Amino acid sequence: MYAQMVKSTGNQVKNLEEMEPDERAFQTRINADIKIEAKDWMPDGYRRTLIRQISQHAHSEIVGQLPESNWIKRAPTLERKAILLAKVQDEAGHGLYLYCAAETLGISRDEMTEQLLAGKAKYSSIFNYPTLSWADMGAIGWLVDGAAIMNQVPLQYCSFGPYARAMVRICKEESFHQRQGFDIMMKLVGGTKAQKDMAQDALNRWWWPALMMFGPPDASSVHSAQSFAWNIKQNSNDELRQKFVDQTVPQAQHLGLEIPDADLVWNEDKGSYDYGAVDWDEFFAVLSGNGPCNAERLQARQKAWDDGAWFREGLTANAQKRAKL
Ligand code: FAQ
Repeated sequence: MYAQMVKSTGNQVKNLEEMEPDERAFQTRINADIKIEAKDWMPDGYRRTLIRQISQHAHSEIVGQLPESNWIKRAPTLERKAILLAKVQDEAGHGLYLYCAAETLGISRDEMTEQLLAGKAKYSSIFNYPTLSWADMGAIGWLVDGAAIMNQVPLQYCSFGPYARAMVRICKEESFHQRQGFDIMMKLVGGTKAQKDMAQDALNRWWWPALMMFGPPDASSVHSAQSFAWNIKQNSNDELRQKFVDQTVPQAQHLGLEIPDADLVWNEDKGSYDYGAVDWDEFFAVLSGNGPCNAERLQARQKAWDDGAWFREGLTANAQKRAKL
């Protein structure tokens, strides 16, 4: 898969003989599956790639709270409210572990937030879609957390120690999130016709954006080849997308819901599903800021940043005062 990736993107990765001694020693450690720790020597590109990916991941966890927090006050029962509240708080925790992992690479949380607000850092495309009904809480848990787990389980085994370790707990919690989402869907499909229709409508709206979460098709994934070589990524975007489709279709069948894809068909020879064309124009439009909720999400982050200024200043002043003592 790695050779295929290098070929398709044209992004060449150096082999050991072409490397300087430091870089060769570093790559040899990676090839031997030895973890890289924050104080170890690392190529600038490795550091930059990790800061980019981990900070984007952290921003996704934080921005990802917004579509769901929209429903906390409107949850149908006290129990559902408590579960959703716990889930949204978990996402804040994930953001925190990830910002801390990125900070070990020499960037501050303030800098990462400033990059997000200036449009220099991304967050996952999925969080630019609106949550229109309670069924969306089910669809997000089932599909979005389901896709997140599929992508994040391999990250527990990535080469950078602080990132890999942060992912262990995150994956455990994402698993609870996925189950609670599926449970909401189960309840809805077992309810009235209107409730089942709500569940189907949520699946219709979240299916394709969930497939986009895995990133662009392999042929246009600019970072994959190098990230494979550095053992930051272990599976390609298309590989994980396929695994997600294969895992989720039987779940939809169990729910009695229809995946909104007329081209979805089991391929006996491949032992997996063929699925229809993803609308990559929509994906790239969302990435460039033109999704349904991009402006709203960034405004919310900007407001939280501005509202927290007095607190950050207080903390810094306190730290400066203590340093002088
Ligand atoms: N959205 O060359 P590649 C969650 C960008 S957490 C936005 O393939 P790479 C939990 C990519 O950054 C969800 N941008 O890139 C939750 C790059 O642009 P750049 C987040 C995307 O890094 C659930 C360009 O496209 N998870 O859901 C997306 O090798 C419920 C080219 O792409 C992570 O961040 C996208 N979907 O592979 C929370 C996991 N896809 O940076 C609340 C860690 C690609 O050059 C509620 N990240 N791009 O400007 C990864 O595994 C990887 O970064 C990929 C992308 C697979 C996302």
